[in-house]
Amino acid sequence: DVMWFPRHLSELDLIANRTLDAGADLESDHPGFNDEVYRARRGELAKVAQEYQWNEPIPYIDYTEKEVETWAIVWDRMEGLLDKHACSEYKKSFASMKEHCGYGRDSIPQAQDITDYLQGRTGFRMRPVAGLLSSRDFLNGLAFRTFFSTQYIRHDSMPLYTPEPDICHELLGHAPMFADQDFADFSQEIGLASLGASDEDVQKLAWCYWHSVEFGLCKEGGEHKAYGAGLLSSYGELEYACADYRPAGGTDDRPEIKPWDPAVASVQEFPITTYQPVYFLAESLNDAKTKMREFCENLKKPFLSRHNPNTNEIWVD
Ligand code: H2B
Ligand code: FE
Repeated sequence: DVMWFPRHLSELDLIANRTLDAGADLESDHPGFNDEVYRARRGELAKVAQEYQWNEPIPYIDYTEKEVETWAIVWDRMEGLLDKHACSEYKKSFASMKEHCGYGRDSIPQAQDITDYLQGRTGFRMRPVAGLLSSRDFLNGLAFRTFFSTQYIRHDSMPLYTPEPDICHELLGHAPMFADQDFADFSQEIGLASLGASDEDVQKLAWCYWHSVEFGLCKEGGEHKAYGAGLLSSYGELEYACADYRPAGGTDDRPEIKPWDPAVASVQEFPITTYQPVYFLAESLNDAKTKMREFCENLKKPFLSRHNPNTNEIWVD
């Protein structure tokens, strides 16, 4: 007997609202906790996500001047650093997205425009979500080449900090990577493996996701470049992870770099509030994908799931 999982894109509507928090009720240590205007805005954007249905265009958000200012502060900090430390696939997409889908210092791109862009390249899409989902629900979306994406921005009192995903993280960190075919396939591979998987395997996949999609490094020439969104959207950690190369077993406060191996990454613990002590380095995005596929094929699941991009259905053997 197989547990329920989404078999058609429309069924992501059933899991999108199973957020672990309401998306708008902030913890007492959140930078926006005492800001009524910010909280009301979060409520408004949460509602947009909750009401969204799979076959509609994603509503445009009319970002306020203050929100665009926060975006610009992050943009100014990241732009030069990305040039130095982002992988070439990221830089290529990012340049193209500035031209084609509204990326700019003074313009926050819209999820629907990004989706239109990605659809023409890798078939990926963004899908609004109000807050954090469980690992299983979140990864299940990737099986449909769908990325659950928040639409709010961090609080303006701390423009370089956010305790949760926000548009700076989703749109600067994640979205450009989904325009790369190998990376898109890599992400979907994790998603397909998560459908109907045991809780134990879902955790392994979530940890692989963390050490790759969020914090992955890849080789380029003799250098280490970032492809993980947690790095690509964090000024401090991008430098920390990429600035100077140290061999494995690194000393002092330098992170350790391990070769990308999903079997190792799937059991490698990690902190969520500090810089990572360990990063995984792939030979290339293609290498990351190939190794991930091998790992997924070896998970014990009584069936194999595939995605039909024409009908947006999953079929199972
Ligand atoms: N939910 C949302 N909304 N965004 C994420 O980036 C996210 C999530 N990441 N749930 C997931 C968990 C990730 O940490 C892994 C798969 O557990
Ligand atoms: Fe993320």
